[in-house]
Amino acid sequence: MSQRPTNSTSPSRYPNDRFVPRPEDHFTFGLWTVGNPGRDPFGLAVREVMSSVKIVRELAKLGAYGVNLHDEDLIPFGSSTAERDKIVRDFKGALAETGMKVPMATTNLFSQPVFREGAFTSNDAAVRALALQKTMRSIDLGVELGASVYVFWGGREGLETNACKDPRDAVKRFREAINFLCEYSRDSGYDLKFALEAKPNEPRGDIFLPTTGHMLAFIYTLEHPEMVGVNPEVAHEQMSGLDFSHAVGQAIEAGKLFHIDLNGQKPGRYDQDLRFASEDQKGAFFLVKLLEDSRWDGMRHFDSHPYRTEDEQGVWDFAYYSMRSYLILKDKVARFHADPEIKQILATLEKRSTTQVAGVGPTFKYDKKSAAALKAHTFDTTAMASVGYEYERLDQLTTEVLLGVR
Ligand code: GCO
Ligand code: MN
Ligand code: MN
Repeated sequence: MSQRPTNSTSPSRYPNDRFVPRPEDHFTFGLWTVGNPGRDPFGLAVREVMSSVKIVRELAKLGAYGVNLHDEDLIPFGSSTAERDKIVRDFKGALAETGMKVPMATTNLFSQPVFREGAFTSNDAAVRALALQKTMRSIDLGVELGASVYVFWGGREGLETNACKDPRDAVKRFREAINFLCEYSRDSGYDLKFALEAKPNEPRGDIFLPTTGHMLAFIYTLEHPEMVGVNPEVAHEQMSGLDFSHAVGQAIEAGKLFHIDLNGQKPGRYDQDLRFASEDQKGAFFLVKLLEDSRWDGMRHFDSHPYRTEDEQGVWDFAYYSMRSYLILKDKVARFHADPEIKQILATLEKRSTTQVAGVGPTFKYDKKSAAALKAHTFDTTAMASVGYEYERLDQLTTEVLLGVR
């Protein structure tokens, strides 16, 4: 890595070039991401637990916009009201001192043993009631800290054996919970949007509503669908073997992308939570292209974990490089759009897509007369099929932009 002069937003360790993250880039991190001490199912923690105040201060120095949190990232489970108030006061102090924001909050409904069988979908009504209580309190906390998006990730909302639960009951219970909480939020006068995060498995053998597509279909069965959207995560969709940007594209097109979890993942693995764009750079490029081309105005949130090999400096490297990679890919998107050969192929495609045929198109809206004309039209399918689309060249040019030779 090159050694260059530094400015105030670029610690000397990092290059001082045009990829320096700034608050206006709207990068956010979960407290649980950089704060992850590296515990895994096979090994103990390798790093000290960092205070939330410290995380806020360090991320602010690196140019982040804010942090997101679960209730328990900030306030340990079972804290008294006095303890809670002191923690919140100190945390708000750090936010005020740094200008950092809390755009999103969420509930931890997976760590405590009481949620071992699920939370909103548990077979135990008392557990379902507790999950609602915990979420209402956590929503209050999120709103107090300024959050406008509230995420629901159903970590334990699944099973290992289908003998224990009818999947129809699981969906009904999940719906009941979201309906209840929408009413709670409205009744409290909060201006909150809910974002549902899908994951196919882990920590449960299977998790209900496993993909963003399932979540989108579910949303329209709610009492307040306008309040509810999705929070897709790169790794989760890839665990299902799906193309992430297609899920995100469908959500944006439906006006339902309320939040996004950026990270990296190798195909066919457990949820690796790797640094954004450290894997599948092409997929990451098309994701950034989609977010930027659609001028999506949400937070660029990183839900990933530093390698367990890292000490504290490695954690800040991980955070800085997550943001830096996004900015580099954003620059590649601009190069893609400015490339004369790519432009020419896209212009040809555009022309092909916007031509009128048989008095109809290029968009198709039914009326009796044009439908009759179209039915009667004879297509020269041989001629139509003879012209290729130049996608080999388009992909190679894109690849060359990404490889840095264009
Ligand atoms: C995971 C999830 C979580 C959620 C978080 C916020 O696989 O552990 O991605 O990190 O995003 O709980 O809801
Ligand atoms: Mn996530
Ligand atoms: Mn995840």
